[in-house]
Amino acid sequence: MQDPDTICVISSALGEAGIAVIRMSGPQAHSILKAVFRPKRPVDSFISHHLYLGFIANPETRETVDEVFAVFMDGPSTYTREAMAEVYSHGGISPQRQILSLMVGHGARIAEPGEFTKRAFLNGRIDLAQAESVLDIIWSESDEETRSALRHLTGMLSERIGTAKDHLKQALANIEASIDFSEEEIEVEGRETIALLESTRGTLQDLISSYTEGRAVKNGFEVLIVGRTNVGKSSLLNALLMEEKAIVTPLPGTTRDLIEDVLRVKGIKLKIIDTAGLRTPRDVAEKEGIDRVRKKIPEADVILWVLDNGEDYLDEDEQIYHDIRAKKIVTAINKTDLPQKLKRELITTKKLAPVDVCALTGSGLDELREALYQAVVGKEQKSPAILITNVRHRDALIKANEATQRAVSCMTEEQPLEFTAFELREALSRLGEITGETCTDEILNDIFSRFCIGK
Ligand SMILES: Nc1nc2c(ncn2[C@@H]2O[C@H](COP(=O)(O)OP(=O)(O)OP(=O)(O)O)[C@@H](O)[C@H]2O)c(=O)[nH]1
Ligand SMILES: [Mg+2]
Repeated sequence: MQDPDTICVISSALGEAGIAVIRMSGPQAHSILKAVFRPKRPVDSFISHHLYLGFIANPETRETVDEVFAVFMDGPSTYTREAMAEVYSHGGISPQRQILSLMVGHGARIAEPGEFTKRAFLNGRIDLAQAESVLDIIWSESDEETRSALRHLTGMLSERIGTAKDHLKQALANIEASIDFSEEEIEVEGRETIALLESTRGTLQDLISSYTEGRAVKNGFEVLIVGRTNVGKSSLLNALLMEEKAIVTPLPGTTRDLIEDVLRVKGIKLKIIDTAGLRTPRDVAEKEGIDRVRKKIPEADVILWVLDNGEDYLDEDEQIYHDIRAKKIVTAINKTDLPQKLKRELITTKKLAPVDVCALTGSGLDELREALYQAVVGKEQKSPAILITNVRHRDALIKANEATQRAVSCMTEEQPLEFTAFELREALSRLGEITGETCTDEILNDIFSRFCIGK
């Protein structure tokens, strides 16, 4: 179905820049551009997907607006599958605006946010999950986030869901056929169908479980710096960030608030949080600070436990270990420039491999970054997993999984086959919501309204 409107928009960021991209999509995209574009060298006809140097000019006043590159693209080999045209103008605000208004003056209308991608979806070039990943790529802040979104864009998620759907359809076909079968045949078929459904549930469950990790890739992994007062937690934060973010003083009990910043290690986003030193609080502010750390510990992905090389291992340190031992811990022994007083055996017997660092000189920081990186992504790097990062996808998967589970129960409890068929159709419809086959207009509008203008 071709949309009758031709839409146009400035696709590059608004404001001044070297170059701006202005694009059109729809049946009139080529004729509108031809009306306002004068190629430097006359051409008989424009070849699709070739770049032409020329001028954008107002055909009525003959006034030149800008010198540009223009490209005409025939559908369906375009982003939207429709005929498209793009202009690469100088990035000044005035030429961009004038070019756009010339396009509008010749019959295009300004696109709504996400309308190009919505057309790509409606015209069947990408499915809904892929369309959403376009948004994730635009918004991604870390390389790992981009990689994850790109896996969705290339259809890896859709493929996995497609396989689950094929299995469910196969099961449904078995059920529908067996309505005419004998008792014995039904039993054999039934075992096969249950096995098929159980394996589908495994696939769905894996995807659902990947959500936690997927969220972390998207939002950043939380690294909570924890330790006794004065061991150099704030100094380490500053050294890792290479800026004086947190206040450092020789007095114990300096930090009270949670101080947070983003650290990027090999393309991974780490949300690193400095905290109040843990000890018996001396005043209300310190007590509040310590309460906040304790509340935060269960939520963190990794605890960066800091110890002081120049001090004895105290009961307070042991208490801290007790509080964090259930978590993934990276241990840093700081102040390695000072003579060693810390009994290292006490750490190594806990099966922790401490990293020696010195916040003052910066030694050991690379090793510490590597240890943090390994702690958060070690396992994920081995297989480029498909991570669910979108709550809408997760909810649909959970519902599909539940329906599949109910279908299996119906079968084992030997309930009427229609009940199983009903649940299987429900599961299929839930999976279809992810890719957009069974999606309401409301959901579609909600998704595309979150897009930025120009996409
Ligand atoms: N010699 C030496 N001193 C350090 C090192 N790192 C930090 N310090 C000093 O240790 C003192 C405490 O440092 P902070 O970074 O404020 O320690 P903290 O753990 O954040 O302390 P609280 O916020 O009070 O819990 C300061 O005087 C730092 O200069 C180090 O590697 N070597
Ligand atoms: Mg501090």
